[in-house]
Amino acid sequence: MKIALITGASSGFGLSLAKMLDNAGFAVIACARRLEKLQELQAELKNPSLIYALDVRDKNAVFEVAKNLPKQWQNIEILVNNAGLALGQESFENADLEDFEIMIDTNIKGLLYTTKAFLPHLERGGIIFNLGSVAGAYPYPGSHVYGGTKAFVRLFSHTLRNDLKGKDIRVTTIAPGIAKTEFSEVRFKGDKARADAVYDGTKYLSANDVAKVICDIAALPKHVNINYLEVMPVSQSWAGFAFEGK
Ligand code: NDP
Ligand code: 8X3
Repeated sequence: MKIALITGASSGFGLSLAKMLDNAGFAVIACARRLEKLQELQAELKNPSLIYALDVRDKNAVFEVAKNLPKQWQNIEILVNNAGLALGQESFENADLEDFEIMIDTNIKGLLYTTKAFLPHLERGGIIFNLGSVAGAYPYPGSHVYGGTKAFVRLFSHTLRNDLKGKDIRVTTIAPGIAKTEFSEVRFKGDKARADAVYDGTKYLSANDVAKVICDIAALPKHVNINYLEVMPVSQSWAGFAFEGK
């Protein structure tokens, strides 16, 4: 049985990827906080699957799930650290300290917990995908802490690869640009009009686009490691520097 574990499998990239990997013959372990969404997903999957209502910020819960995986599910080939979020996009001085803490706890600490907890289950070789973002490479107004967490993901992934030298474990950071998922609704705390405005009039990536990139990389020969991959829609590019007074 080929096994893939995905965090944040209840929506967006994680949900698309769970379905795509299932189609590719993987048995999926799907984790997220919303159990009912995972149950809907499980009903659609053709291969055996496991679902866990798991908050990646809950260190003990993450390690409990890893420790108690049924024996036949303990040989994970693909680990996707996808659970994550942005909260708010106000300027740093106006932004909410509690939002900062949730982003750091989820995007950095949660990713570290799941990596540390599930790594022993990749001992026979595999691939770890960490979801970064273009926000981790380029600043934009209001990206401060979110971008910082994604910059962490990129550098952590590189150093993890160093530390895993000698094991057959690939590590890849996927850094998407604009993609329509629940991301903006979460960021703007349910303000659907503000979330929709992010995507109005432009051609964004779909969750399937990103899931396909991940599946294609996973299918590469096992000695080929994509370290870091930015993926943007053709419609998205850079706006350059801003100058006071101009
Ligand atoms: P969605 O909001 O659609 O999905 C986010 C997923 O993460 C959900 O399944 C959510 O599940 C889960 N999640 C959030 N917090 C937690 C938590 N504390 N514990 C467990 N699961 C959690 O967004 P995307 O699919 O777009 O985002 C996936 C990843 O991609 C994120 O890391 C995001 O930062 C990144 N990204 C997104 C981009 C975009 O434009 N959409 C671009 C670049 C990167 P639940 O609420 O059920 O827990
Ligand atoms: C999500 C992409 O540009 O909204 O990480 O930060 S962006």
